[in-house]
Amino acid sequence: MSSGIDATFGQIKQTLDAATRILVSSHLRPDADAYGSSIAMALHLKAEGKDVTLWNEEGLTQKFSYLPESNMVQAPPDHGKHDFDVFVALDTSTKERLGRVLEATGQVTTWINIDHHVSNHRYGDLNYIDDTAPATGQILYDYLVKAGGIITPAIADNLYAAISTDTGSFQYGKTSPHTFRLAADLVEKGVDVPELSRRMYDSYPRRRLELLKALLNSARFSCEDRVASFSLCMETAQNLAVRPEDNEGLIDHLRAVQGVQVAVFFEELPENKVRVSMRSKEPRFDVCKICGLFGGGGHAQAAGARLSGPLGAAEEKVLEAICHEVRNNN
Ligand SMILES: [Mn+2]
Repeated sequence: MSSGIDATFGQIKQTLDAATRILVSSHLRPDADAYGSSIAMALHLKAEGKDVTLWNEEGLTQKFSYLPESNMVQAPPDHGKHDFDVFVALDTSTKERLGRVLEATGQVTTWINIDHHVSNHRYGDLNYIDDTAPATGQILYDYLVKAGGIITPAIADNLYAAISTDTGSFQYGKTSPHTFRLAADLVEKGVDVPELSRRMYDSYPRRRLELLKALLNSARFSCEDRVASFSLCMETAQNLAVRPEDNEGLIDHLRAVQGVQVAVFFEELPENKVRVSMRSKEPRFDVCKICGLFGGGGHAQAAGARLSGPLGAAEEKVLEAICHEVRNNN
């Protein structure tokens, strides 16, 4: 944790106005909120005449190449340290989740941390954490309006993609009247909703369906069918040539089952690690709290953690903790 402050948009704008070299980045295993909010911020800062670098540990993944101007996203260089006046971290709850970007980052005068994760560690010198926002993209929209930034069609598409995906297409709990109003404004500013939605939701590779088949074969129900889980071992992942981005959203098939309160996805990783993702159907089942027991975090209804393996043992431990929480909440 740092000794940074909870900043206003005004303070953030002042700091950015005074800076020249700005690095914008987001978390590893990036989703559309991570990429969309980073690209939107980078485009805004470029328009303001800044020397902007946009890094993500993964570079740009194929899946998100539909985002306008996504070719701005670079993987951090393998060698050397690069200095910046300001580091803007978006949608990233802990510094560690910046991954290899951190290793390529040298001296930074000011860290700005803008996020909507309730578990955010406030590691910035200036922190703007709004856990009522359903997406970092929504916070950025509010920032751009406040800062007098021009929302170009490219920025609008990126923010819309960020917000649409992080709200589960405007379904999840934090989707507010404000969210719909700003989405409407983004549409007025140029978003082609059917076209962008096709690219976001109807353009998956066949490989992802093969993965879903394998996952559904491993599905199990526990805790009186209130907890549903499936798991992916490394062997299957290798056989299907699964890419990290293929996983996104598959867990929703479990959550969508009637009576299921918590859905869990276990993924075996190298070095005897297991990644756990959790989703809950109602806020009273706080999966951020459960993931916190294992050193993870996220949001009340969408969270994750990394545990030691083996896979089977991690599954038992986590499912037991979830069942405990689910039974306490009924
Ligand atoms: Mn997000």
